[in-house]
Amino acid sequence: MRFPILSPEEAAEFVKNGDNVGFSGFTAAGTPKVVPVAIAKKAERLHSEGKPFKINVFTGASTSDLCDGELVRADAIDKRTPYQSHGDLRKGINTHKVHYFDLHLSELAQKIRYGFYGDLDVAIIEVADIKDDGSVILGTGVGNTPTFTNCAKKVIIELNEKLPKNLEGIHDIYVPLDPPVRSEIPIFKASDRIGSPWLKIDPEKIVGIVKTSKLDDIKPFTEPDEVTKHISANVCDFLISEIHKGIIPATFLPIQSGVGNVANAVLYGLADAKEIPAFEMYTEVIQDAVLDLMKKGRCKFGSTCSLTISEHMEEEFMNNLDFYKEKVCLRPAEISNNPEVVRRLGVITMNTALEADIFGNINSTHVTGTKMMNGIGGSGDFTRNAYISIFSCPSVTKGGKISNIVPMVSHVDHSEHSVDILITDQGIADLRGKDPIQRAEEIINNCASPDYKELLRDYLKIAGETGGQTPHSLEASLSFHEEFLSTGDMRNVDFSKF
Ligand code: 0RQ
Repeated sequence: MRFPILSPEEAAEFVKNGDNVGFSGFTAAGTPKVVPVAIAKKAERLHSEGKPFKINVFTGASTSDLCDGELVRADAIDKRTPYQSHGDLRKGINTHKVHYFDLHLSELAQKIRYGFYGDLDVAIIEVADIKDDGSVILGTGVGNTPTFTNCAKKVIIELNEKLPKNLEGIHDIYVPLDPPVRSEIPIFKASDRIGSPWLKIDPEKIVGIVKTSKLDDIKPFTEPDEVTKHISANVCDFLISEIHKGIIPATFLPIQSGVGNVANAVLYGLADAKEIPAFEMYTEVIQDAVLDLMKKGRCKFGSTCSLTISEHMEEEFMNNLDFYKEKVCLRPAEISNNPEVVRRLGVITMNTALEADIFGNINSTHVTGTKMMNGIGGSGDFTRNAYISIFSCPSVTKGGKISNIVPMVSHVDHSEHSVDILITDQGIADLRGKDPIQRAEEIINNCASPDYKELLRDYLKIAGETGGQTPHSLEASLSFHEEFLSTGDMRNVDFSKF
């Protein structure tokens, strides 16, 4: 091999204080596993000598404990974008130690190329195979890797010997030109391939190769419970009724599904909903449930940015690679989440809310309006361009102390203009063609928990006194949240004082 073999520590020496560093992968899938740990150790060593060391971390989405976890615990992250879901990093963000900017995932690659954040100094990427001309086969998460390697001054490669070389053929690497010369992205079906299975990297930039043999170590999702099973059944009922009405074509449309326990449970429900024909997915993450759907013949094809699958599913996937390779295409985030393609294909989008308000605005990111949970991820890329956009969440959280249906969301990620359907364990609110007050009645009647229906009706009455198309009492609008912060239970709210 023409490239030098490096230890993780030698590789970490190429990363300097203040560098902009792009990491491959999307979730833990495809994220480098040993060089970030060595960078964290280097940071700790320099800090103990009284020297500064922090880097700006650019990724595809969330990463893993070996990347975000190690780096943040070593106080080695200055800026961070576009998405995360790590407990320690969340703490760093909410205490302003880390400067996090939360971004639509489809946008980061082009914003790097446009130069919005300065030059990219280093790309650190995981690969399954490499040729002497610098061509690589990526791992199971693509993220923004092609743009990172095109733009970075130096590239460090982690060659993961656990990844089979016959992953070759699963990726579709395509980077669009930038305005004013960008043309259409020629994807007309979820399964269309428009790029190359290999990513070509300028060999002059490759400073060395670090060998690894660790799998992604993704924890299994929580098994669906009664609440998430009800949500899933409601989603299926809704989709079936749309087919009966002829709104969704009988041949169905591609589905996108977000991350997390709720999304995973919804997908499991689709396995048994036989009135929904076998379908394709145009999505950003394939979780365990989708491989099950593929085995059962329920999911015909999945276009995605990553395979975020737990260890036992990873084994199943690798052992049956030829079967899955025909059914999965791994694309860069700006293509897997591309608004133009999502709108063209007519994707049915299913994402999760932390809370929704009675008018249909969605908060997916900020607990009580201030504390960052994860980030907007790709939910905006898909929602805003959907054929039908669905949000779901349990009607209550924390044993009923929090209502996820509130008078006014404490932070807005998706506005009422982008939300067609809201679904909880209680039922389905169809917001299409309804004015704000009609939407409020639909959401309170169909989606709120019985514990909160009367309180929400009381709020709507007070708010109605102010008039206006979207009535609000500015004084009382956040009283659910204030009550939770002061007494720990939203059910104690008392609107008689307003
Ligand atoms: O907290 O973990 O302490 O119990 O939030 O809630 O119900 O387990 O839901 O795992 O599906 O995650 C929105 C965070 C939901 C996720 C969100 C607390 C609750 C629990 C998690 P605990 P659940 P999920 C593509 C799409 C944005 C990005 C996105 C997400 C924890 O789906 O990050 O959609 N979405 N990307 O107790 C306070 C409330 C709460 C609340 C729930 N109202 N107030 N806490 N919780 N509601 C993916 C990518 O982009 C990669």
